Amino acid sequence: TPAQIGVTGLAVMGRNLARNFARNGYAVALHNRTPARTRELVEEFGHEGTFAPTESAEDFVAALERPRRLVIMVKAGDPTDAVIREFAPLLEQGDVIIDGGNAHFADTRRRERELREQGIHFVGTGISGGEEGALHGPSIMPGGSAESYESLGPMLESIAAKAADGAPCVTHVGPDGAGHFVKMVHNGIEYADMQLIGEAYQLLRDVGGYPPDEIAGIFRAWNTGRLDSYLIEITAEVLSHVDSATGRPFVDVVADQAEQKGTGRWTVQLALELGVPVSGIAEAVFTRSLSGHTALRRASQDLDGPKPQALGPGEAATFADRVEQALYASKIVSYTQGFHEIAAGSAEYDWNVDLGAVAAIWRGGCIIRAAFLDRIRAAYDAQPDLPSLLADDEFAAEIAEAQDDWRAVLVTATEQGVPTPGFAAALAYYDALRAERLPAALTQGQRDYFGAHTYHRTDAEGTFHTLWAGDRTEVQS
Ligand code: NBP
Repeated sequence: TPAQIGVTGLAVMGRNLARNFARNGYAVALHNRTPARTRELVEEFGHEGTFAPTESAEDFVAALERPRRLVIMVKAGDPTDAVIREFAPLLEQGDVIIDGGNAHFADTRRRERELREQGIHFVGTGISGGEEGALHGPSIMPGGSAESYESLGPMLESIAAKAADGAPCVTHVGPDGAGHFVKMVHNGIEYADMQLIGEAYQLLRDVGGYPPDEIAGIFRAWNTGRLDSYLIEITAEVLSHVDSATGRPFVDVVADQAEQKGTGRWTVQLALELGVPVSGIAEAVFTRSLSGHTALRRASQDLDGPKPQALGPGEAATFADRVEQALYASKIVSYTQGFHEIAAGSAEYDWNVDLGAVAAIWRGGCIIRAAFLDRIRAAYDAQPDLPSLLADDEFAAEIAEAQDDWRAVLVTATEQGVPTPGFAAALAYYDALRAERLPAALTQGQRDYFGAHTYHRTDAEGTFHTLWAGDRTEVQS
């Protein structure tokens, strides 16, 4: 019997995705550039379902039922193009290529356009959840044509994670690059979430005076409330882990230089192009970058400033509660910014992305999965044209309640010299949006002064310029 789906690229992700399809009853054709990986998969996991291992591109394509559905799970970038060049000539009208790698959405748009001319559906698909997710149920963000989703949807729904209410964590995000765009922003939000959690940890450590295992306990307690999420859960696991070689807390023996693969940077680059303020995500990317500048950090060790003083035990508990408020309020802001970027991308590329549906498929399977996302889904479902998450009454009320503590935590962090760029950027965004007047008026005046860039007035229509070098009369241009 022909296979219902094929997977080419059988490293950790592809292998687990293939097993996930097989465990859900689909016959899966297998292919990898290096055939040894294909053989290994069948030897180790062949008993889990129906696999059709193949070694050549021709045999792989021949093993698939028509219209063919083949998943590419190779290293993103040139390898994806190489694989498309290899397979596309062997395919026919109506066949579907699914790229599950972490492609840049602009590449996905190009590939989709090129393959569409050949009558092939190209479905750029964001997949989140890492190795475990690929095997047990990832969050899946497919783009591409609506037609391709008709045949693909049910298969993806069966392998996807299920949210608490049982709904599969997959939806047709929108045409061409929409799926990979949304996956990119997912990763940007993930960077911001991790940064905010890192700041909370540092404050609890330096100002709260708690050791890592007690901070793990605090995160576990938070994880039973509104911050309930995968990232908070694994934070507690990492913080309570003890290094077996030294007996010291694991977090104290790991080099404090954060690395990145680039999706956070893409999120910020795109936001700059679209003109969307995603300051929280940008701070997260910059902070990882700063951490890696070892020479710069070494050269700065003697710069003057306060050394944090740990609070006494009574005050520390109150402080920890305040940090929870600051973390939660900052998290609302970073999701507000991330969803703004998705809305802007959707408008720019005519994708018509349903923001509530995006929040819904992030409730399970992916790295940022959290109880909180159900609230975001509800907010957008109630009001699909919500201009900002902060315009939702419930989120606005929660921030209003959290803000005294949020501000107090930032005052303490500033006084004690604990860097909190994520908390601070989130609060600055919030206050800037609330402000009746911004110094942007002064900026416009300066621009007009040095570059005759003109300005608008609050009290009249039109474009104006002041003759700064002359008698300073105003002219209308
Ligand atoms: P890798 O990203 O490490 O890629 C390894 C695979 O790419 C192997 O199958 C390899 O074949 C194949 N490959 C390469 Br490299 N160059 C090739 C070429 N020119 N032609 C054909 N095949 C080529 O694997 P991964 O970590 O499983 O990730 C796969 C994709 O999933 C990536 O795009 C990744 O960004 C994305 N992703 C990963 C995660 C994660 O948690 N790891 C999560 C979500 C998405 P070979 O065996 O012959 O060398």
